[in-house]
Amino acid sequence: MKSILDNRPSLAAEIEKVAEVAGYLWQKGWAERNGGNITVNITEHIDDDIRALPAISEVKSIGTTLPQLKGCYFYCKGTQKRMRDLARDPMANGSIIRILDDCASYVIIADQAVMPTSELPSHLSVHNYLLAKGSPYRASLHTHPIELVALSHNKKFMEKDVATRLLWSMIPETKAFCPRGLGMVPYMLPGSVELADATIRAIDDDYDVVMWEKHGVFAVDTDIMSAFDQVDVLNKSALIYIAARNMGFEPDGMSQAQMQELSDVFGLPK
Ligand code: 2HA
Ligand code: ZN
Repeated sequence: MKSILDNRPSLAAEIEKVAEVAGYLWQKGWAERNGGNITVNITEHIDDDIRALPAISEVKSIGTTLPQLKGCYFYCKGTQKRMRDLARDPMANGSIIRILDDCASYVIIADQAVMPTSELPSHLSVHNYLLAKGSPYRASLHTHPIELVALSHNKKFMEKDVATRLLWSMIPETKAFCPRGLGMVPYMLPGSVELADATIRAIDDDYDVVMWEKHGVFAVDTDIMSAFDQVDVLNKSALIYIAARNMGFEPDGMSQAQMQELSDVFGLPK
């Protein structure tokens, strides 16, 4: 079947990364049923031929006006689609959309008229925020990492940077590869404007990964693989913490001096 990805290696590579990550999410047990979402701003891979492609859907309203997104293109996971299916066939379980000049509506342009995720307004609001800030981040990931979600069921870990400090101290890689830590957003209804706004505030407070209490994480980075990696290192630390607890003790964690040395040598924020 013909695809917009044919003879477009840079665009195809971005979508292949999405499919690879979707497979990891399923293998890790972080993506039951249609759980999780991925959106990627692919505008830099869009050529004039794509810009001339006709819409294959009606004009759809985003529900909000996002001025930075004029003329932008996104790959979006489809609503009700499964990550495990997306891993095999990203263009049948997601689609490419064009934001129209009113910055408040979009059309699907390829490959099939797969309706984007119901979380589209919140994901696009985050992309709008990132562009407004001049951020190089182009990918956003929402997933349900088991151990991190479990942690959020304890009020102690919902306090600012309590979980961050614990997770960083489990293994040096975590602070090195998730240097901004884990932001915390109290429980709000999935898909709500309030949750989207609180997520943007947390990202603005300088987190790349944000925990939605008792639900999942939302991560942003330059590409989808890097967003996944940040969640993966955090969840690995949660697993180490749990393994120690299961062996019957509270883990010591790296000392303040060891964390300080790591931050100095790797040039990490405090
Ligand atoms: O779209 O996980 O929270 C699936 C979800 C929404
Ligand atoms: Zn979710």
